[in-house]
Amino acid sequence: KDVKDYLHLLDKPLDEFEAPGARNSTLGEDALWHVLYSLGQDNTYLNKRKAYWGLVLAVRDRMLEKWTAVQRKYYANDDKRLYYLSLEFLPGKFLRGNLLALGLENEAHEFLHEHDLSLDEIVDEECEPGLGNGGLGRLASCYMDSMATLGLPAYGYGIRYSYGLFRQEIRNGHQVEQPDNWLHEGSHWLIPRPHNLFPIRFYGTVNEWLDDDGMLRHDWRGGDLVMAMANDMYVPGYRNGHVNSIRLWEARPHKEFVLSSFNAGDYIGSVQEKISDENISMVLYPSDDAPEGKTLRLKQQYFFVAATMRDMVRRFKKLNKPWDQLPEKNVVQLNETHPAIAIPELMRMLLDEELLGWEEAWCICQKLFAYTNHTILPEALETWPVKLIERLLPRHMQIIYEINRRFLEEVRLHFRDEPELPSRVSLISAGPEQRVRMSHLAIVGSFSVNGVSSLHTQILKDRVFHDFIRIFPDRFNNKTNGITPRRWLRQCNVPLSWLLSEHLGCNWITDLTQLKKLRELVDDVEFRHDWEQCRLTNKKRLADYIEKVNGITVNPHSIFDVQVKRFHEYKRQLLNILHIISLYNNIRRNPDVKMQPCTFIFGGKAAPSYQMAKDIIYLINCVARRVNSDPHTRNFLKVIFLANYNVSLAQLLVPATDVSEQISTAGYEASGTGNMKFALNGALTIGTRDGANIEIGERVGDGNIYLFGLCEKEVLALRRRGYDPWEFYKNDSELREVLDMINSDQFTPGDSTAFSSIFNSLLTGGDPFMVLADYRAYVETHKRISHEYVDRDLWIKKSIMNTAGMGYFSSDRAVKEYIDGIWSLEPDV
Ligand code: F55
Repeated sequence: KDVKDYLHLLDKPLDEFEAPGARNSTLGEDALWHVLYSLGQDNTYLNKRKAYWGLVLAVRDRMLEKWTAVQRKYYANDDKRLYYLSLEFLPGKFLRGNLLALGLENEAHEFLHEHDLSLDEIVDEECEPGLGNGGLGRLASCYMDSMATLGLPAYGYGIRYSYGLFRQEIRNGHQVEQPDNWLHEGSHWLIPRPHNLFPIRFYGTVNEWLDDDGMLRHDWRGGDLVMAMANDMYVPGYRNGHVNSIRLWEARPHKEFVLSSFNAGDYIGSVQEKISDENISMVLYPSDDAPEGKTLRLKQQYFFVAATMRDMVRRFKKLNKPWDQLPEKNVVQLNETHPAIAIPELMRMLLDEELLGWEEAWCICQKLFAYTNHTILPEALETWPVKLIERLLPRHMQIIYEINRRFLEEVRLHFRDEPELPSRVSLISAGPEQRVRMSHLAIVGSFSVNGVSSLHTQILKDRVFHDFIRIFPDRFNNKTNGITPRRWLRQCNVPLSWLLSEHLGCNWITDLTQLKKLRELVDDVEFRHDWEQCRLTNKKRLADYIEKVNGITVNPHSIFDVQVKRFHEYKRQLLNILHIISLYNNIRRNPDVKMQPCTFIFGGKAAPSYQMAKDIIYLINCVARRVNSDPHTRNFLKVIFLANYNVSLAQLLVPATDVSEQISTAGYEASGTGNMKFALNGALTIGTRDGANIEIGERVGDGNIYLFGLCEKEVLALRRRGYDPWEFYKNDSELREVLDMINSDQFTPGDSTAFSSIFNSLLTGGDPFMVLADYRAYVETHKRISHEYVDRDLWIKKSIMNTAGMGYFSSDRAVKEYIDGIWSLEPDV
């Protein structure tokens, strides 16, 4: 079918949302106009690049009109505003999504068709902004999409990194990091606002003075100033005429040249100083969990937070309201503790600049901030040395001490018989080097603390923040994550979207719970046939990509088993590859085995300093090389590593996946969101009882998910009892064979120690993530999957039941829960 002919059936019709006073030129006319007048290029003929940039600018015009109207409306209505602070955003490519949201897809198709081009080839021109590491950054972008679609007065705030997350290449099986200079051609999706500029201070000293009432006042001065310049990115709601923005701060030198050294003849020195200021927004830190305790990272945090608080206060002051109304008119959501320094920063502004008293200022902060926790890994909980904060942000350290002094005083008063409690909940950890615990600061300074799945929130309450639950019993709450159905179904899976809209109408795009009506269709043979065809189309498209990029032919009728996510020991890509090796051994032992062909696909980046994660990537690539070239197994087993996993690649993989691997050690994955994307698109999950997997199981039904292995309680109990991985090594001969192969030169001829670190970590190292304990259950579950996949009727029914059960996991639902439970905002469309 031709796309143009069915688009109008897929989505809500245009006129329902198109603002009055619509333009009198077409998208194509405007694109041509921009090619000449904005890009300065001949528009009498077009190539892909010109068509792409012309379209971007024409789409942008339409977003800007809506955005300014929306901003005016917020102001006129005196709306309460949400500030979503995140050091990371992962929006993916923009063009297709923006056309879709604005209802411009048809016009774009027509325009491109006239110039013998197609949208598919044009969107390839775009490079995606990799301004995030993984789940946390992508969640922020899904939420921005839902906030716009719900018509919320919401602003995203972050950093405009010059270099996003590194581009991953695989050379000789190893990860090699390349810089991601995503702005090398500029990006017209990002509008620089050189007049939105704030000075941000670092270092310096604190001066004390007495005000007229004899009150001790503080004044932070001196040090270095860096300018924060705004760059805005636009987020259109789905066909509702609403456009929000994400403001990304860019560091600029305070003065073009430091005059003193310039005059002293140190020209190069003065230029270098300018360069070092710009460093602050140069590059995203590539670590997904263990935060790096580098000064530059703390500078990034304070830099974007200080500029954001300024922007918020600037807008608030225009309203001429008393300060106690700040939290009635605003709410600030902190995405992890990375922006938690916002709490002492606002205190500083209120105390030192606005001259409020402590109680009044503190009361405002505690009503304004809310904190989302995304991980319980102890090494991921951020702490900063007191000495460092004292030097970089001397006034903030004073304020943190004072917050802590007052807080601990209260704790002592209320828990007189627990003398240990104050040191456990203190914002400052004792020890040879005192450190500020950013999570404690965020908890004490907020009115809400939330986890991102039921299990995760329970663990926060029971273990990680157990002491705080008694101090602040009403502060903790759960907001199970969600994903946007616009990008993760409508946009990435057009065949299935078409089938859904044909049977359910198109309201599922903004009300995903409608998908439950699919349950009535599972017994419809024709529907199941169409469902299978959609999946096959998507699998063929992925197979073509693999052929093109990896040069390996995969069978689209094989089971596509996919694990894509950051590489981390707790996510247990190792468990997956151990099973693949044992499968390989079995096929070689029984060459005539009747088995469903399988294609195992991996993707994901390892933090450049995380050696074990890099070793695991190398192991997967070495196993792939061996397996893919073995004539005995070639027809049954393929192993593919897709380099440079990112949002665009996810959009290709998600709709083509049969089996979704979500196999973290129970208790470690806070939620997961990849798990939701796959199941929404009809994949079956093999997973542990971890994070949101549990809730997915509850909604798709026991029979439609493959849960296996130890649950969180069992992991804890086994660890308490004393876990010995050697027991599993000794008692399971298949497993032993696999481990011994890793500990030999089987996959790296001539080098028998390539994977000794992996072998040692699993055995002598005590296997901290209990890979061996879950191995047998995992292998047996895969056997079941392989068996059930062959029963096509059964499998397709299960696939449909997955999509049908996933309505709950829409980010629209999640954002509505934040609105009702935390933000108290008025959605207005
Ligand atoms: C990034 C940098 C630092 Cl320093 C620490 C953590 C991160 C980060 O990206 N964490 C992260 O992605 N956490 C993930 O958040 C997702 C969204 O809530 C969860 O689904 C996922 O389970 C969790 O690991």
